[in-house]
Amino acid sequence: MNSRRKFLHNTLLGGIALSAADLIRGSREILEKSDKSASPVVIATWGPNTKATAAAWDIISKGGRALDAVEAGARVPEADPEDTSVGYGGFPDRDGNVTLDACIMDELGQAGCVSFLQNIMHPISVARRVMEKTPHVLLTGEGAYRFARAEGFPHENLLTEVARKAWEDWKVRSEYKPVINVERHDTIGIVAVDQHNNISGACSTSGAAFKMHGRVGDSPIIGAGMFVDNEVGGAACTGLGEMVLRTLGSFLVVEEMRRGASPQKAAEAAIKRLVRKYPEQSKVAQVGFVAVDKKGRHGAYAIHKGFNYAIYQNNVNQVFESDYLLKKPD
Ligand code: SD4
Repeated sequence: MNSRRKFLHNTLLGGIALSAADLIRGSREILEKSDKSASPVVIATWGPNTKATAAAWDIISKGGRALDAVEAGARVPEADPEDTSVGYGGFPDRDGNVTLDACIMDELGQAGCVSFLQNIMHPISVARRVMEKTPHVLLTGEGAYRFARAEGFPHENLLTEVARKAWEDWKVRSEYKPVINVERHDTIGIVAVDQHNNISGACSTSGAAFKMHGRVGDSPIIGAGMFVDNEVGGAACTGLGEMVLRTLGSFLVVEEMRRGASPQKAAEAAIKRLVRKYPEQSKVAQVGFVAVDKKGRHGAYAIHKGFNYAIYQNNVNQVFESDYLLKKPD
């Protein structure tokens, strides 16, 4: 590892913040280097998901399958009560129910999804079972729950005391509006390319906090919250799901790469499309994409400042600040 790399590695893993400019510079270095260094690679939305990229790397660095890697990665925030956007500990809907969305897709183009799933801690693993054990792609609500129970997943209370308290506080004003990067962590979207140069992706979330009961976002929808194509690459996203659902954002990123764009340019194209289509909503809502191609190159882009992502490549687990479109004058 050269000295700058070592510095980034040690500093980031030590939890000391670098300036955004430093991080973006670092990201560019990786982009250039990764032209030469192909797979394996793991990329995930949001900095705290270095724990998820580490779990995924543990599998692919030993020659394991990208599908196993992304499932293992998504299970990390799903089980973390301190992550209030995914799985256990996720903020509930406006009636106090934690309802979960997830999807998974493999190198063969197979996919499995669950939406509006309650009382099951690992929706990503249920999504995988939908893919592998049913003739369907998406199970929702009560049906998804019953399938999960039949597959042996335990019934669990996912509402932590912290989340319940946040919901009680929210009820005082009951105001539903998007908040940009409120905690700098959110939905996990994770994409991996393994040593066999196969790609898979996963996405898991408790959705928008205090959403209407029954609301489903982009995260369990193939092509919206996540999409991979073994001929091209993959993408995943975080942010206001309604904007992504209307544009099939992750599919768009992959299609841009299919047409020859780098992962960075592809992510930028998708964000520009969103902002062009929904200029007013874009002022108050955040969306961020991560993308990786089969050469192991990566990119990321967001509407607003504040999106970051984790990437594990060349034995280094790092966090980078994403560049963004709507820059305010200094
Ligand atoms: C959703 N994209 O349900 C997800 C979660 C998220 O801000 O990222 N919320 O819309």
